[in-house]
Amino acid sequence: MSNFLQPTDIVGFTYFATFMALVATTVFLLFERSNVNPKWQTSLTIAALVTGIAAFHYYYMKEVWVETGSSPIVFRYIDWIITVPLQIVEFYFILAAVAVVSSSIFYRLLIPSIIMLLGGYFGEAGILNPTVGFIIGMIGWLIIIYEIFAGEASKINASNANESSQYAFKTVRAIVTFGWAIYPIGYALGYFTPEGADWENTLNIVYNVADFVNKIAFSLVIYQAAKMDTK
Ligand SMILES: *C/C=C(C)/C=C/C=C(C)/C=C/C1=C(C)CCCC1(C)C
Repeated sequence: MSNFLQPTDIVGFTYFATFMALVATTVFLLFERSNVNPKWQTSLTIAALVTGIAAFHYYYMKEVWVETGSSPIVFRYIDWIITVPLQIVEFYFILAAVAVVSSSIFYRLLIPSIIMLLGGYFGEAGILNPTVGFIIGMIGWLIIIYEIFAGEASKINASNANESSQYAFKTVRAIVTFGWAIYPIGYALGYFTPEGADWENTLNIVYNVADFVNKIAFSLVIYQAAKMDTK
């Protein structure tokens, strides 16, 4: 196996493309931070942290993939265990920018997100049976969805009148529901396929596309909401 990206390596291509897009988004957010309403600046900082931390992990993940042709499970989950809670913090800040919110909301979103990722990690690393890991992960994700659609976070959002915060909350909620759904689909396509399938390629392409959509689209939604609320 060569140490360079080969023209036929489609999975490797998605690693490099996502890496560069994450770098570009990070630079953009950091420069634009000073051009938005000050109450949105913390949100932009967190968005830049998400894409910046992910860019570092993609730098290592693409190396692992190109050098060994196998899934960089450890780097993948270290990235997620940092960036997913940061995205949850972002929900909190979107609400806090316009309303008084209790910190219990933060924990009610944080704890299930950690359960979700531990389930996935144990399943992928072979510590737990992949099906058991998947079920634990799904439970965590469904708790988050419940909280943002019917729990306190959603009630606070519904009761505040700021248009751009409403926009950001609803769009981020759609990302967590539909964008995040790509991950369990990737896991299922990877681990619940027949023997001999090209499952590792599928798994990595789907995860990379999911990160591209969820980290970059997520950040640009925050940016757009901040712009709506500026000037
Ligand atoms: C930036 C990284 C993000 C937004 C990662 C999100 C990851 C998930 C939503 C993973 C979800 C999973 C399940 C819902 C079931 C079990 C397997 C996982 C961990 C892939």
